[in-house]
Amino acid sequence: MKRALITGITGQDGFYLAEYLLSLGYEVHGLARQTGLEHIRGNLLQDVPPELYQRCHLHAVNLDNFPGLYRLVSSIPFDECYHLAASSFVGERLADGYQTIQNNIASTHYLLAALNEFQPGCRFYFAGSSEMFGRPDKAPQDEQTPMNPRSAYGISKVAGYHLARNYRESMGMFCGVGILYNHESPRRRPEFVTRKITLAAARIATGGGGRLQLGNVEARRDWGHAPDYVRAMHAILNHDEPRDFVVATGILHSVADICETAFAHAGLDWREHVESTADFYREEEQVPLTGNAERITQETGWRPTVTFEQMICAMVDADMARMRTLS
Ligand code: NDP
Ligand code: GDR
Repeated sequence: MKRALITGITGQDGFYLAEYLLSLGYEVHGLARQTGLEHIRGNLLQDVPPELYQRCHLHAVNLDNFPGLYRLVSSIPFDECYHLAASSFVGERLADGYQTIQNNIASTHYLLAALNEFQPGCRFYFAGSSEMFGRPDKAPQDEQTPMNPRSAYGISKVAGYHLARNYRESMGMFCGVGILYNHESPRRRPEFVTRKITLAAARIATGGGGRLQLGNVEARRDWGHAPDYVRAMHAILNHDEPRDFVVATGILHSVADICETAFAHAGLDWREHVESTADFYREEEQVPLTGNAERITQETGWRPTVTFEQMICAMVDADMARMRTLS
């Protein structure tokens, strides 16, 4: 039986990855902060069935608790480590990004150093992001596209990527990097735009009222489905050689498309309920972030299975069911 460590197991991807690895027969260990564990134990983690976590071995370690990371890695041998924990919100001002940079870079470096010392044979997955391309000069982007991050988050992910690449090339560790584009699900945190929209559509359709304030509704992204993308993470670590892979659908949609799909599915006209405000605007993007996933498809057979429309409608259905339970 293979043993895997997932950092960030209380997040969206951590949940789906744990579920997927358990279905493959793995022994799954998860790293979470104490508050996350309390939420699991008290059944307070929004929308997550506690049974999933009862099947995992959970360890309370904050990313900045280096002795705690060290103790964990020196005491349990892992076959695979999926490093998903991170401050993951992009839309903060660069000047406010200290915590993001500190959290994301130091934890990645520390985890790699500890693994290299105690179990250099453990395969390491780094959760890279399309935000590493930031403001690219071409679309779609692929593994050769130059990195040009434009946020504290993007900068932290480029640094993590270079750390992983260095441990691969200089120390011979198996470090695989997934450069993942946006991926969503009913477990997406509410500050991200898809979930913000599906929650609002469900709330208004079930009589909760209110208006939805968004930033630029013309902003476009390459949105995929989280359960599809955790399969890609596993494929990357189980490939013959450690490599970097773009994971994307290659299809662009706008924020307005999400509104149209979500509100129509809830029986509403989005134009009557949504307004744009400068508070949520970000820097204008000339070239859209959309990925060419040819390498991972050719080398591992991975491809997305759920469409944008199916995913958004499923998110609205899940939020409607929640609203009805609450009312
Ligand atoms: P989430 O924000 O849903 O989850 C982040 C996880 O990291 C949570 O479990 C969170 O714990 C944990 N975490 C954050 N800070 C700390 C800390 N100081 N100590 C311990 N744990 C911490 O992210 P996703 O699941 O969506 O994403 C997973 C990874 O993939 C992230 O690295 C993200 O940057 C990256 N990524 C995500 C994409 C997406 O579209 N979802 C696309 C590309 C990359 P807690 O519950 O306590 O907050
Ligand atoms: P992103 O996701 O920044 O791409 O990061 P987010 O959902 O926050 O934004 C997507 C796009 O929507 C536009 N937008 C708004 N975004 C938010 N959050 N709120 C709004 O009101 C709003 N209005 C318009 C944004 O400008 C942007 O263009 C996610 C995270 O999961 C990262 O961790 C990950 O690395 C990247 O995806 C790939």
